[in-house]
Amino acid sequence: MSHEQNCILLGVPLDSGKRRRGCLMGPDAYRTAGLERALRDLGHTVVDRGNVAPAPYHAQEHEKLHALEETIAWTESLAAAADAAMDDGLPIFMGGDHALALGTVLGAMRHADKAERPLFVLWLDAHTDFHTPQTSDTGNLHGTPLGYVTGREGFDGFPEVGTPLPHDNIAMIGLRSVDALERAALQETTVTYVDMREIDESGIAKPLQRFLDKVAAAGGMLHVSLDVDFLDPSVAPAVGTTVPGGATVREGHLVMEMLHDSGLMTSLDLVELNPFLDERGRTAQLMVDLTASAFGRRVFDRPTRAY
Ligand code: 5AB
Ligand code: MN
Ligand code: MN
Ligand code: MN
Repeated sequence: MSHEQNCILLGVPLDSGKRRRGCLMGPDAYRTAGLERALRDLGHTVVDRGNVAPAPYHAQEHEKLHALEETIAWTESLAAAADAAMDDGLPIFMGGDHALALGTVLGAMRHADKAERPLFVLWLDAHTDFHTPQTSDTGNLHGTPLGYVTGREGFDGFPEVGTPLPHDNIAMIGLRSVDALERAALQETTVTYVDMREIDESGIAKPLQRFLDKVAAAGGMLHVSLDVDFLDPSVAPAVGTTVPGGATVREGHLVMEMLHDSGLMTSLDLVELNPFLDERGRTAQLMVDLTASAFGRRVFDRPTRAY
């Protein structure tokens, strides 16, 4: 059941969500690794709309928060870009660090609101990214997008979120590094969170399928945010925030294959790739291959035969 998509590639050279530089090279690494070609080979139409830029801003120094004004400026431009791109097809945001999701999820929320459909978010990450600017120890805003879109307090200067994303509409999968204040806040919510232990014990397919069934039953749109550090650093080294014990290559593909089969995904972030830390492009290539799985690449159409 392959359905043709109108894929819209948007480069997001956003590097403001943390102090270690390099994610700004992400969009060109995806282009070099052949993302456009891979999607076209699967029968989709693809346009690369080039790179998004931040709105104009005045940088100031803050004691704790890193690059606040720049991140706010990106949030504004990306929310508009995401909302608009979703009118024309399925946007794929080639990041850029995870602070880009402050904008892309906000834009997807605006779009879904106008379409009068609920928005769901699948967060594939070692981290929960549920901080507010106040609870963050590091002051790195790439750890805050889910705090922002769920309407947590303290995002002064950021665009108004409006109706917050309901906790019930979020699933985080792959978790293995959660700060104390994030954990405390998250445990007060109905967010679905699946840590690596649960994946080890029960497999990744069950919790994912449960969530996808919920999205389908609600007639929802689905934004997927794939952080490179969801994957184990031994297979995906090009990331600043490596945490051992992550998803395997096959777990990654299975998630993406199931997403394709569900037909539910309506927008996709590829985030945190730092090509400066890569080994001969292998992480960029793996991310392209995972994306291809989400758009219908498979070994055989199943079932292939009766046993
Ligand atoms: B990522 C940490 N929780 O707040 C923080 O890579 C890490 O987008 C955030 O998931 C990691 O700085 C952000 C320690
Ligand atoms: Mn729209
Ligand atoms: Mn993240
Ligand atoms: Mn992460």
